[in-house]
This record gives sequence, structure tokens and C-alpha cells, in this order.
Amino acid sequence: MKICRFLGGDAAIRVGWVGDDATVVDLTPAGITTLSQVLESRDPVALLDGIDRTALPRFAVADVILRPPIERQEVWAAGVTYLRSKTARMEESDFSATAYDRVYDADRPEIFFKAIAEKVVPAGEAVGIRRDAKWSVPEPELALVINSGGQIVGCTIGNDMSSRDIEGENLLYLPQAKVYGRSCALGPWIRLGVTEAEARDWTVRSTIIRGGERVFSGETRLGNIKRSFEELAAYLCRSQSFAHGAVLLTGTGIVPPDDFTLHEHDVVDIEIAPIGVLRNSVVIV
Ligand code: DO4
Ligand code: MG
Repeated sequence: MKICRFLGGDAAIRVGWVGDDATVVDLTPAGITTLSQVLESRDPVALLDGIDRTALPRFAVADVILRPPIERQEVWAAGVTYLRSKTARMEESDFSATAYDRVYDADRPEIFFKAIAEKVVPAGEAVGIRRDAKWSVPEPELALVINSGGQIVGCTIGNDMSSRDIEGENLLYLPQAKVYGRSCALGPWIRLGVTEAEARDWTVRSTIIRGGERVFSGETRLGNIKRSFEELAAYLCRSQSFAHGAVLLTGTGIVPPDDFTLHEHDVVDIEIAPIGVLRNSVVIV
């Protein structure tokens, strides 16, 4: 079961039920006007299953403008959760290699703040590459949707856009490498009611298109994430609570070759087939 936020004809943001990735059913007449009503309910899937959708307005996905599937949650990100990510970071920086090596094996994961909700880019809009960076990459990641009680209630697709030269120069520059305009995309929608065991069997695929040509493709299995989703969510919620919930990116296992950098107008696709495809073009910010 999938839910989205989209713009209605009156330009108001509505919550939609997504069927077969092709149809959006407007849940407003059924009294569902915010995502949090669903995500904070005792049983989100049962809540939506209990709605008779037959008489509700429906639209083709292609005809609606999707908004990011997030309202007031903070977005955080885990890093170095795949072996591939650890080796890539160790190669990018002599300065920080030991830190990446250690954090991969440490009990405490790397978790950093990524974005506030209003800065998140939806599917269909442009993600950003910094104008002062020379080496910019997308980071295709599963994103966990966590409610105010710290429970994982759904998942979506995330892009943790990163400036690898800035990150590699000095670990203290990580916030600048990771947090800037248009550096976080989420979407196209949230999938509810999935167990971790099911999700770990899924594959993340990413392609980058430049001028109509595919210039990169890569894939990994979510089962390659070293830590459990529950462990990552529990660390995020240690010594802090999220009144509006949180979204936690789970790290990347897809790393383009070291001579690859994104260009303006590239198009980045990230597919996790049981969720959908997050597609964004690239703009310099
Ligand atoms: O400190 C590096 C960030 C790592 C990251 O974002 C990832 O592995 O996805
Ligand atoms: Mg990342």
C-alpha cells in the first residue's frame, strides 16, 4: 500500500492512495488530509484498508504534481552502512580514512542531520550540485519513515546528494558536503506495511542519463546494509524524540567510479521496484 502528497486542482496539497503506480485516489473526501493522520495512527494499513475508495476522485499519476512525501519530519541520514561506502570513503581521503574504517565496525553508527521537510525535493524536481564542488554524486538510499513513537511505519526512496571532494578534504566539512540547497530528494511516495525481512530482499538500481545517453548505472541489494533498520532507527531516537516523526536515509551502496561527477541537466533515476522510481534532474546551486 502506497500513499503520496500531491497538488489538487485548487492548488491545495492532498493525500493520495497510489494504486499500481498509475492512479492516485484523493483521500480528502474520506477525511484524510495529512500524512501524519496515517503515519501516526495505530495501524496505518488498516486505516487505509477501511476506506471505501470506489467513490473517491481519482487521477492518473502522470496528471498530478507530486509533493515530497513528508510534512514536518526532520530528515536524518546514516552513513557507511555498506562495505562499498566504507571503501569508497577511505579511497577518497587519507585524512578521514581511519574514521570511516572505524565507524563501519563500531557499535554506534554514523548518523547525521540532512534536511528540514521544507527543503526536501520531490520526484520530478531538480536536485542540486554545489557550484563550489568539483566532485558531486547522488547517493541512492532506502529511507525509513519513522513515527513520533520511534516506530518504522513505512519507507520511501531517498537521494543523499553529496560533494565528495568537500567531504574528502576534511571530515569537519561533512555538513557542507551533505546539507545545502536541493541536496535531499524523497519520493515518489511512501510504501506502508513492509517488514524489514521483505525489504532486505529488494534491489536498489540507479541510472544517470546525460544528453540522452546512460553515463552510469549501478545496483545493490538492501540486504547488504550491515545494520538492521531497527538498530538505525533506535540510534536516531536515542536521547531525542521527534514530535512529528523523522525520515532516516539508510546509506548508499551504489558509488559511481572516482572519475565520475554529475553535470547540470543530468537525470538521476533511483528505482526500488516495490516502491517506485525517484527521478530528478540536476541543477547547479
Ligand atoms: O560520512 C560519510 C557519509 C556516508 C554516507 O552518506 C553514506 O554512506 O551513504
Ligand atoms: Mg549517504
